[in-house]
Amino acid sequence: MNENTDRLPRDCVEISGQVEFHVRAGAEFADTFPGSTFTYDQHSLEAPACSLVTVVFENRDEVRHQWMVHGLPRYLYPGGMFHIEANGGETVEGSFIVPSDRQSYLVHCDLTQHMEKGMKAQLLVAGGSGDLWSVPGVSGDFYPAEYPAGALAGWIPVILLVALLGASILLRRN
Ligand SMILES: [Cu+2]
Repeated sequence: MNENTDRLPRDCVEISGQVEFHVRAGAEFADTFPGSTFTYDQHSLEAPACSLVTVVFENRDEVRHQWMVHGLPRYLYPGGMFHIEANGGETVEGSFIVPSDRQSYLVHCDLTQHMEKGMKAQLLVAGGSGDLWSVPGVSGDFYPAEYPAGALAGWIPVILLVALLGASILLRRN
């Protein structure tokens, strides 16, 4: 889990405050987020710089799930990671202290295929550094729809190549 309730990040002089999130996970939240099989009920959490963040993680599914945040200082959190793992039906709580930088941290479930199936979120510290890619309910569905324009865009290099070849053949003939 790498819980940390008292060791300060080097850029913090004190714990600035406390925030607590109650995050639920399960298939029942997938209805709200098209394209997901199971997901979290909250996908964008905000914490002030140098705050003590507590996550109460409630797993409403029967399968195991995680709430895992990446990119934290490695001198405090092995692998730069803090994570909570809850077996089916369990609620597990954990706390960690965030640094002071404006940063958007990736949160996900690391079990095979779970992130791909919708278990992706973000933790914005000090306002964050922008939304992460493909966070359900924040920056679109996990699998972006195939729009005609997008499908056509894939053919642009081929079309250009054919046009260039055609032009060079025509020029040679003249
Ligand atoms: Cu999971």
